[in-house]
Parts: sequence; C-alpha cells; structure tokens
Amino acid sequence: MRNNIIHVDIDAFYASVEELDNPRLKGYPVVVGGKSENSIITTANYKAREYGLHSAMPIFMAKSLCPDVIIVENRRYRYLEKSREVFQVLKTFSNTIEQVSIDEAYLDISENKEEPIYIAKEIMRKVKKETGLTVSVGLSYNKFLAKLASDWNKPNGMKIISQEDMPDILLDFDISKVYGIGSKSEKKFRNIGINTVSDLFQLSEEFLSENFGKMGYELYDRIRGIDKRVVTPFRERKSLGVERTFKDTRDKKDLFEYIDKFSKELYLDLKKKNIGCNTLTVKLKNSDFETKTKSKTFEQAIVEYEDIKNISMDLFNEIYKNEKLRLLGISASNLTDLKAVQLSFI
Ligand code: TTP
Ligand code: MG
Repeated sequence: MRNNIIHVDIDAFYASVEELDNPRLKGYPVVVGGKSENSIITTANYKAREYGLHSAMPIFMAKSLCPDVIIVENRRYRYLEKSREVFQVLKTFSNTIEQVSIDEAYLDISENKEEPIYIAKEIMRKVKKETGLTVSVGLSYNKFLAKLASDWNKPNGMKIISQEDMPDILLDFDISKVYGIGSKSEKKFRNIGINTVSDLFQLSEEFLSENFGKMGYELYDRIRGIDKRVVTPFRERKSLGVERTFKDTRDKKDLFEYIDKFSKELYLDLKKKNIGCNTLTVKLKNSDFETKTKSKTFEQAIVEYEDIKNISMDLFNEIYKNEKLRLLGISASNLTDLKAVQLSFI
C-alpha cells in the first residue's frame, strides 16, 4: 500500500510565532497565555517543556516550576494569519487537504506524482522558507498512522510508517495514544489490565465489539493498520448570504424588519456551518432595478447575531436614500473556519 497520507503539525505553534516576531525570545523558556495568574497556558515552547510546562497549565504553576519563564500574551489574530500562510504552502502540494485545527492538517497526496518522501521533505522545507515556522510531518498509508508519525520526532521531525512496520511499531505504545480511546474507555481497559497496544492485541474482535461497541470494532482494525477514514477537505466557500425580493417599499419599519430577519438567518447559517466572517455586505435594489452595495471589513471575525444586525443596519443607513426598494440582501465573506480555531482557550 502506498504511503499517500501526510499529517502536518506546526511545532509549538503560538510560541514559535512569538519567537519569530521577537527573536530575542529564542533560547529562553517561553509560554503563551493570558494576563492573569490564573489564566491558562495555550502553549509552551520546547525550552519551557524541559521544565515540565505544557498547554492547559495555569500561569502561576508555570512560574513556580520555572521562575524565569517568559510569558507572552496570546495574539490570536496573528496566529490565524500565520496559520493561513502555512496552509497556502500546503495547498501547493495537494488539493485534498483536511484542516483539523489551527496548526494541523491531513493531506492526501495520491494525485501528486512526486515521491511521497520527497513531498514530505519539501513540505518541511517550503513551510520553513515561506513562513519561518517549522512543522513535523508524518507519512503513512492512513490517517491514524500518519498522525502518530508526525508526533514521533517533534519538533522539526519526520517519520514514515509503512505497512511492513506494522504491527510491531505500535506494540509498546500506551493505549492513550490510540485514536478513539477516550478517558472513559481508557479507564475500562486499564481495569482489565490492558495498558499497551500489545495487550490490546490479545483481545478478540468479539470481545472488543461486545464491550466497546462500534468503537471496539474500529480499534480492532486500527491497531492492525486499518483505518478507512478519508481525508475530507473543508469546502471553501467564498461567501454566504441571504437576499430576497419583495413588494416595492420605502417603509423603514418593513426594511428594518427585513434586516433583522436576514441577519438572524445569516447568523444561524454561519453558526450551523461553524463559520465566522470578516466582511459583511449589504445590497439594495431599487424599483428601477439599480443596485447599490456597501461592505465593511473587520479585523475580528464576526459571529454574533447582534453584530451582524448592527453592522448591517449601519451599512444600510449609509447607502439608503429613501428610495423604493424591491430587494435587500446581507452577505458574509472572508470566511473563517471556526472549527480550526476552537482549540484556543482565549
Ligand atoms: P498543538 O499542536 O497541540 O501544540 P503546539 O503546536 O503548541 O505544540 P506541538 O509542537 O506539540 O505541536 O496546538 C496548536 C496550538 O493550539 C498551540 O500552539 C496553542 C493552541 N492550543 C490551545 O490554545 N490550547 C490547548 O490546550 C492546546 C493543546 C493548544
Ligand atoms: Mg502543533
């Protein structure tokens, strides 16, 4: 089986961006987090990890473990910007990219004619050259193994897991490393003395499915190198919007009601798709079929109904000159996949 799945994960992502923007931080233990002592670290650079500092640890604890730690405040929009830069590079290697989080993606490279190992190395080289960041790359023939592989030699590492490495390469792994084993099933396994993949191997398919349901079947396959999940790209949309034609009117009350209604519809649609937008546009068409539009772009992604409504009202008021209207529309563009930023606790 060809190794045609690559998993890419940026190294110490937020901290690396901070080091890139402020090279004086290099070589020191750095964590990124909130202002207060009780806020949580979003990430620690590799130097800080030597002191045991890690994501989700409170700042006060980090300070007690490593008094010299440098704490940098989160700048989420800068991280989003850098994340986009990295994804621009990844797009040059495959059209089938699944973004899993702000710093992590799967690429299906089946269509790419180059050698998989060459592609993996080129991804590392090109991301570094174009963005200044290092990534770790895992190459394998399915998603589960590609992700395990990218974690193997972090940071700035690469690992290949081929079919002939299976299952030996997994046997010593702790069960918590196996995708699909959550904390509840982990506990259940430990209770019956199953701690490693090697232990897991002793269990029959019947036993696993009877005790762990559908996940049991999947686990049975997964540790034997079978993972049928495909790389599923987020369909990139240019815009989302609501517009409607109505009986000509210049009644402000009616028009405001439309804006309110359309804002709510747009809000629900964005929410359902887990998308935020940085640009809103209002479009008007008058009874003579003349069209006017007005847009505004914001640094922060807009997601809330109140914001959509207020901004749309403002845009409307800026261009509406009391003419009779037959159509009104509100649309969102410059879309952001919020799934990709949800890891952030900020
Ligand atoms: P990760 O890829 O899990 O971590 P990392 O990139 O900092 O380090 P590694 O080298 O091990 O990959 O997460 C990516 C970014 O997401 C991370 O830099 C900060 C953010 N994040 C949070 O905001 N909260 C969290 O709990 C975690 C785990 C990450
Ligand atoms: Mg990472």
